[in-house]
Amino acid sequence: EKIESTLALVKPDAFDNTENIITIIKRNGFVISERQVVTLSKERAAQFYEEHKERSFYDDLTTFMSSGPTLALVLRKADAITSWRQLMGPTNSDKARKEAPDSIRAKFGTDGSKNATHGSDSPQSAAREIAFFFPEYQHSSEFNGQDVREYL
Ligand code: YYY
Ligand code: MG
Repeated sequence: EKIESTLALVKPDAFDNTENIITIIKRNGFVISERQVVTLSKERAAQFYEEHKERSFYDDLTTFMSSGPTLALVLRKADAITSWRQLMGPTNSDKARKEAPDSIRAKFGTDGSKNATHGSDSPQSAAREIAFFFPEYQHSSEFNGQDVREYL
C-alpha cells in the first residue's frame, strides 16, 4: 500500500465538533500534516466545487460552505483517499445514519446536503484540492513520502 495524502474538510455544520472529529481521525491512524481554519467566500466555495456547477444543489451548497468557518486538513496514511471516504460514510447524512451508523457523517452531519465533512475522491482531486488550500504542500517532503510529521 502506498502512503497517500488527501484533503479533508470539516464543514461549517460540524465545525463545533472539530475536536471530536480530530480524535476519530487520529484513532484511525491518519497523520494530520497540515491544518488551516478558513471562512470561504461564496466565490471561493464555488471554485472549490466547480465540478458541480450545473447541478441543482450548487447554489445552496456554495451558500452553506460560505456560511461559517471550515477546517481544512491534509491527512496521510496508506490508502488515505479511500480510507477517509470510508470513515466519512455516505454523502447523505440521513442515509449514513441508516447504513453506516459509526461513520462521521452519521454522527455529525445534518442532512442530505449539510454533511459535516469533505474528502477527495481520487488522486487527481486530492492533488487539486490540497493545492487549493495548501499551495506549498506539493513542494514539501511529506508529499514525496518522507518525514511525516504530526502537527497536533
Ligand atoms: O463527494 P461527496 O461530498 O460525498 O458528494 P458529491 O456528490 O461530490 O457532492 C458534493 C456535495 O454536494 C455533497 O457533500 C453534499 C452536496 N450535495 C447536495 O447538497 N445534494 C445532492 N443531491 C448531492 C450532493
Ligand atoms: Mg465529491
